[in-house]
Parts: sequence; C-alpha cells; structure tokens
Amino acid sequence: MPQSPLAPVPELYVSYESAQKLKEEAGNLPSWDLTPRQICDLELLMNGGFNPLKGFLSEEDYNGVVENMRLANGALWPMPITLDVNEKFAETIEPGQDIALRDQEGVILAILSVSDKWVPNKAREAEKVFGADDLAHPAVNYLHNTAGNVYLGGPIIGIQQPVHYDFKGRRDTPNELRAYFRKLGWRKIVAFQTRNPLHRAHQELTFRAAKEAEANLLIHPVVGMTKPGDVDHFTRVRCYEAVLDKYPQSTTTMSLLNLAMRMAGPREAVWHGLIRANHGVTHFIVGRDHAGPGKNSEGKDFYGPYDAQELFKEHEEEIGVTMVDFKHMVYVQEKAQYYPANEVPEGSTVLDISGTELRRRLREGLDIPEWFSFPEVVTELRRTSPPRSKQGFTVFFTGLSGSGKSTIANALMVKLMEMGGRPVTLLDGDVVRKHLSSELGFSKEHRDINIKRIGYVASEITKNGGIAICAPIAPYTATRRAVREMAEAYGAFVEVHVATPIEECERRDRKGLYKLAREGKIKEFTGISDPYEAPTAAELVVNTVDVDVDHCAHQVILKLEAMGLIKA
Ligand code: PPS
Repeated sequence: MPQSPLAPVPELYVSYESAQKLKEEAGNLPSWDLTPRQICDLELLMNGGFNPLKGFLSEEDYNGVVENMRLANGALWPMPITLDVNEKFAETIEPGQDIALRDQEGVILAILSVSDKWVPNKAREAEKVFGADDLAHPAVNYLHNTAGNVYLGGPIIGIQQPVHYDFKGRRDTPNELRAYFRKLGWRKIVAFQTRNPLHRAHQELTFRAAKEAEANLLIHPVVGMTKPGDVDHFTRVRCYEAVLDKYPQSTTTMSLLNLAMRMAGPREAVWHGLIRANHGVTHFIVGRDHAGPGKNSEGKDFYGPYDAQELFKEHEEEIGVTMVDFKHMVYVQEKAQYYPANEVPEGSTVLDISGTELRRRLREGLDIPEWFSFPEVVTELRRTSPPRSKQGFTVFFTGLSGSGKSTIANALMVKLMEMGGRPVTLLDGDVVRKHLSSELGFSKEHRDINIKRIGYVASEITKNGGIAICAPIAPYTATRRAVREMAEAYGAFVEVHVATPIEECERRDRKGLYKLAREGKIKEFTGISDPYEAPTAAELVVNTVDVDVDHCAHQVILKLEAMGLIKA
C-alpha cells in the first residue's frame, strides 16, 4: 500500500549509538568497496527512497522483479536493486555472513547480512528489464561490461548516509521532504523528474501541470548517475537554482535526488513514481519517451514514445501517485508566449529549438534567444561548455620512430603559441619517457602504460582548457582508442598519423637506432622487431616524404580550423 504523504516512510538506519558500536565491530567483517552506482542505490535503500525494499534483492525477489516487476510478496517493484560483486570476492562469502559496505574512502556505510548468492542470467535480465540484450542501451552495457558476475542479496543495517560535499542544503531524504511539505501545509505536490537543464518551455509546462492539478511543484532533478554525456550535475543545479526564481513565490521548491538512473523507459517511469511516492509526492509528470536511452544498435528507439505513460497508468493506483501528462510546449511568435503544441492558434508561427540544435549553438558560440531560455541559464551553460574555439583539446601524433612526429609537433606548438589564447603543452615521446615513464621499457605492457599516462595527462590538460600535443609512437590501436575516450570526455581529440614509411625512417636513421635494431642490439624495436598498427580512421594523415615540416604543421592548423577548434 502506498504511504500516506503525512506519515514518515520507514528507514533502515539504526540509532546513532548503535551505529557507532556497529561501526567498530564491523571493522573485522569482510568488506566490499561499493561502486558509485551501488552507493546511490544504498543511499535510497537506507533513507526509504526505495521503500518497501529492506536491502539488496534476494534471488527470489530478483526473479520476480525481472519476470513480472513484483517482489516475492507480490509488491510492485520494477527495477532489480542488486549488489553485484566479482567472482573473487564472491568466493570468500557464504550466505549467513555479514559484510561491511564501504564507500570509496573506506567509510562503513552499512552492513549487509547476506542471505543469497547467485550468478544471474544477465541476458535474461537485459531482455526483460531493458527490453533488449543490446549494448547500445547504457544499462545493458553496464550490466555486461561493468557489473560483477555474482549477486549478493540480503537485508541492510544502515550505519550512516553517504557523504556529499556539494549542494548539501538542497539534498533531502524522503522524510525530510515529507516534513517540509507538512510544515508548509502542502497537500498536493506535483514532482518533475529531470536530468537536463531547464529552459523556458520546461518552466511553463511544470508550472502549468501544477496549476492544473491545483498543487505545489517539486523540481526533483537526478544528481546521482544519469545518461552518459549529460550536462554534469554541478552545472545543472546552478541552472535549476536560476530557474527556481522564475516561479511565483512559495509555489515551488527543488530537492536533489541521488538516484542512479538506468534509462529503462517504461519500467523506469514506474520506478520513478514509486520513489516519488516515498518522497511524499502525490502527482508525477511523465512525458513522451520518459527516461529513454536513445537509439538501439539498429538505429531505432528502444521504446515507443508513450510506453512509459501507458505502463505508469496501468499501475497508477498501486504506485500511489497520479500521473500528469507532459505537454510539449512551443513558443508562438505572434503571441510572444508558450502554448501546448496541440493548442497553437491556427496560422501562427511556432518557434522551437531542439536539444541537438541547442548543443550546436553552444558549441559554436551562436546566439540562444531569450524566448528559448533564461539568460542566467545560458550564461551557466556557456561557462561549462564554451564554444569549441575556447575549449581544450588534444592533438595526438602517432608514427614510427624517426617519422618526424616530434619535429612537426614542435612546429605546431610554436604556431599555436604564436596565436595565443590557450596554454600549450607538448608531451613528446622522449620527454615523457624521461619525466613520467623513466622506469618503463618497450614491452607491449609497458608501452600501454606509457601511452595511458600520456592520455591521462592530456585529458587533464584538455579538461582545464589547454592544448595538449602528444607525440609518442603509440603502436597499438586499442590503446590509442582508450586515450581518445579519456580525452574526448573533455574536448576534441585529433589523431594525426605521421605516415612516413619505414624505409624512409630507416634511411634517415637520425638516432642510429634502426641500425642497432637491425643488428639485434635493441630488442622489440617498432617496425623492425615489434608491430606498428597503422591508424585507419585518423583525423589527419601527413606525409613527410614530399612535404616539409612547416607545411605538415600547417596542415594540422588547417584541420584544427576546419574542426572549429581555432579561429583564423
Ligand atoms: S611507445 O611505444 O609509444 O611507448 O614509444 P615512445 O614512448 O614514443 O618512445 C619511443 C622513443 O624511444 C626510443 N626507443 C624505441 N622506440 C621503439 N622501440 C624501441 N624498442 C625503442 N627503444 C628506444 C626511440 O628513440 C623513440 O623515439 P622517437 O622520437 O619516436 O624516435
């Protein structure tokens, strides 16, 4: 049965005194270091956000949830909340044992009394919960490539909440929110779930939804884990705070929810409803493609646009929260105001900017009109995502020893410094081996470590708005890809293949190394006794045989200009 919004929701915490005692005793238990996702799940388990769950799912509950969205006792619960661990740890644990659950600093947050240990059928879980065993779905990808292969289940004893250092004043447990609503006399509350910045259309639709339901409004954004690639929650919360001022006074509040989303569309909507019911909310806005994961590996949507609304409606009573339809709002130019798309006066001009178009405008530093968003929100977004010509980026040269990488990289560095505007760092192969990787040799393992170190430093430089120029041999495709992923999390990655053929490098033999390698005096020499996997999809290929260094560096500059990374 849904909780009355006035009564507190059950929590799994023990008293402060018991917690201190348990903490000491738990020091001797086997312990598991929770993953970021598990910390989010644990927080909502302990504070009652996942009520009626009392811990990580047992095998019987898990099977019921996967197969028909129900716990073994019949209660509605659509999402498997499981403690996944690796085989090595699982081998040391048997049902009946207690384990200490620690955060990433080693602080004990809870004790799990293990009742069940099993190896889940992940393919089945993917099919039933997420609709397809397709790695293009972020939660399916997580299930197969990040989650451990063994699940542990059992009740939890909560010792302390995970620590948050950011936006403390904006985080509320379900009971804190309930108490707040009680204090203000709010009886009907519409919650709006979001993982994106809010613009004028969102403000219009949320306020309208609250007005229609004669309710107050709770902006309830997710700050735990959202879809990879989303705007980070720090930026979003600053944006939300700006939008909050736009609602009439005392109608609206905001609270941050440390949920790890799964992007499971219809099941996720039902889950979100149950979580909101626990937070004392009476109404919940569900829109088109709620918590949608994007396209599958065949380029089609994982779920139908209204699947989430239909599944929610079907279970509305049990969820205990009334669904409010999400109206797509558009701006009508002649009226200078927003209308629901299906109520636009005939013959009027409708203006709208899609998410993709907004990102393009941000990337290129183009105008974002005031009818679309609030100037404070645009300022925040521009601070975090400056136009490409002001963002950091990485230029990654790869090629054989003696191919000319360092010379071109040096020339590029000087040209970029001449232009000014951003700090430039050259991570040349030889320099890196002297300062960062002096203990490493040239085995595959050592080369990989070396390149990943370069990638890490380059990605930090990129994150902080600088230009990183790297010039190692980097002979392996997979390692170059890993570095690309690291850097692309923060800015552009431009791979330049210096494709000087081995014959030419050997003919030049500037350092005399090829001769030594031929004589067997240097082992594992790239191109002679060790492989070089040439890139197949580099952003640029330069040829140093017929073209001088200056010209090669100029080709890179042209490429950077074409990509919008520098302005002529
Ligand atoms: S790697 O594979 O990317 O880690 O190599 P890198 O860090 O770029 O280092 C290459 C420079 O080390 C010298 N050197 C060798 N290169 C290849 N294979 C072997 N076995 C080797 N031993 C020493 C060589 O001078 C490389 O410098 P560059 O500037 O590329 O000529």
